[in-house]
Amino acid sequence: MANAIPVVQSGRIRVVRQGSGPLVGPVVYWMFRDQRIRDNWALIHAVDQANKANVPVAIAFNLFDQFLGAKARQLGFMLRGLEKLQGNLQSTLQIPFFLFQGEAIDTIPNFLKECGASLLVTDFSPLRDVRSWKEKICERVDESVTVHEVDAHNIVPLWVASAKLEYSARTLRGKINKLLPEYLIELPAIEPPKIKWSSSNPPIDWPKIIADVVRKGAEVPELEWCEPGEDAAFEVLMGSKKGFLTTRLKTYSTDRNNPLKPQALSGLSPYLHFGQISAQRCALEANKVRKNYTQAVDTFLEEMIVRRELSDNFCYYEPQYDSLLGAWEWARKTLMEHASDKREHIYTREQLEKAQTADPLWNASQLEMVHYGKMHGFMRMYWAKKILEWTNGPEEALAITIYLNDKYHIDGRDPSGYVGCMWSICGVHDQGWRERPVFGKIRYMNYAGCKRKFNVEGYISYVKRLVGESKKRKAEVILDKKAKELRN
Ligand code: FAD
Ligand code: FO1
Repeated sequence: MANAIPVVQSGRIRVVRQGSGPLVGPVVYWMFRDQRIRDNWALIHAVDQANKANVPVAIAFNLFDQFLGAKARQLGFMLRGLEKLQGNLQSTLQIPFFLFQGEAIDTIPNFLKECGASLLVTDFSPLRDVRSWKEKICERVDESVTVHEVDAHNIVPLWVASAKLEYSARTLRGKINKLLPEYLIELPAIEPPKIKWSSSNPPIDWPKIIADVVRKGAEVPELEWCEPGEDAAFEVLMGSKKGFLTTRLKTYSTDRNNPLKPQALSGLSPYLHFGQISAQRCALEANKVRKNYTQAVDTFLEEMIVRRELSDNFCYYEPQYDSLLGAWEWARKTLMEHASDKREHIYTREQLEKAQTADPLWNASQLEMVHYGKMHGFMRMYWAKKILEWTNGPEEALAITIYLNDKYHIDGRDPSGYVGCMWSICGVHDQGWRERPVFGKIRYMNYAGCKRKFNVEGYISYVKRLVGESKKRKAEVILDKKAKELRN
């Protein structure tokens, strides 16, 4: 590694593998979780290392044939964002973007060998698949190659915040807040690298690639309302018309738990999940307006920094982060003690997926997720807890919840999602409550509780309208397609 003052704080970088060779070949950034140019510490580090060693730098992205059940909704959103990213990269930084299809453990080592790379920079995800791919890539690359991992997703790098599994937000919050002054800092803008990549930018047939994934994943169609890409993400955060920090922040602390006011939420999770916006940027901009909306900003930062980074902590330090085995002992015990308690209803995964339960409120939340792709945060808790109540046991409940959550949520397959399901069903990061049938000491939520909090009938009819509109739009798309076929 070139010995000069690193532009990226050393705490944010982990040397996963120290190659034997000098940094004489190109630098490659394998972009995975942080799919953005602006405010991306992994990209900043890759360009910095390339400039210091006077070598070129490129970005490589691997499109998996299958990724945790992702369908048209998620892959379309991701690829349309990447298409914009490639265009901006080319025009503003002249950094090539290589898109590979298949298994990263094959495509990434092949590419490194082909271009004679000396340094591989990766961003960071705590998910087991990603970690095993990274290990395999380290085994396969030439021994001269160095591999760095940069936590570009968390504001306080995961391994700096804590070296162990944290019990709750309470135990992590203090550690994070102590480190924020050091890590919640402005990010440097990226300049075009000194040395240009030898070959020109490989042409990528985006329309074809996108059409393929949309056709293959048609079962879960794309969302019209959620515009992909970095610019759209900034609009959601800061847009003059409907930006969260510019026009919607005042209702965040009062209305964020009201499913009838989805606009009170930031709406950032699709962009944070795909890394199309940096949480650090969101926090820096939120702090700029903190004096006028102190409570709202503090609540937002609690969710987006402490809760979100607590989820990465759980998924990284608990290998069984999506299973009952990953729950705390007290929770597993109480759930098993009540596993055979009589359930008022028992539904199959298919009945739940089709929203065919006796509870109209629960059905509405399921339909909001299926058709709108983003269930209100408050309803996600009720939704998951009812699945525990209406299935044969906690393992099945957890498996069904994660399956549905990852299949239909635009922000699914995320550590926050695994923790959301584990919190709801197995009490992860929660405390024990008064024991009751089925739930044992797991926190209980019910219809009456929702009725006390918000207008349940209003939410049910709101979702009915939403579903009607989305079905009407789908019918129009089909008619359009038929009309086009007839014309040709
Ligand atoms: P805001 O309230 O505006 O939150 C801003 C950001 O803070 C979110 O984007 C998210 O990054 C973070 N955040 C907010 N609440 C939480 C939380 N409870 N835990 C961790 N981070 C949080 N979040 C996902 O990103 N993907 C999921 O698949 C997901 N599944 C969930 C499933 C269940 C059963 C539960 C209870 C929660 C789940 N969450 C998930 C967490 C939370 O519901 C969503 O992050 C939030 O509703 C996203 O909408 P928003 O960005 O508009 O929310
Ligand atoms: N990242 C990739 O590098 N390649 C993919 O093909 C890919 C697909 C994908 C589909 C759905 C989804 O929600 C995320 C996806 N990611 C992909 C992004 C990345 O894996 C996420 O950051 C992790 O799921 C969270 O750590």
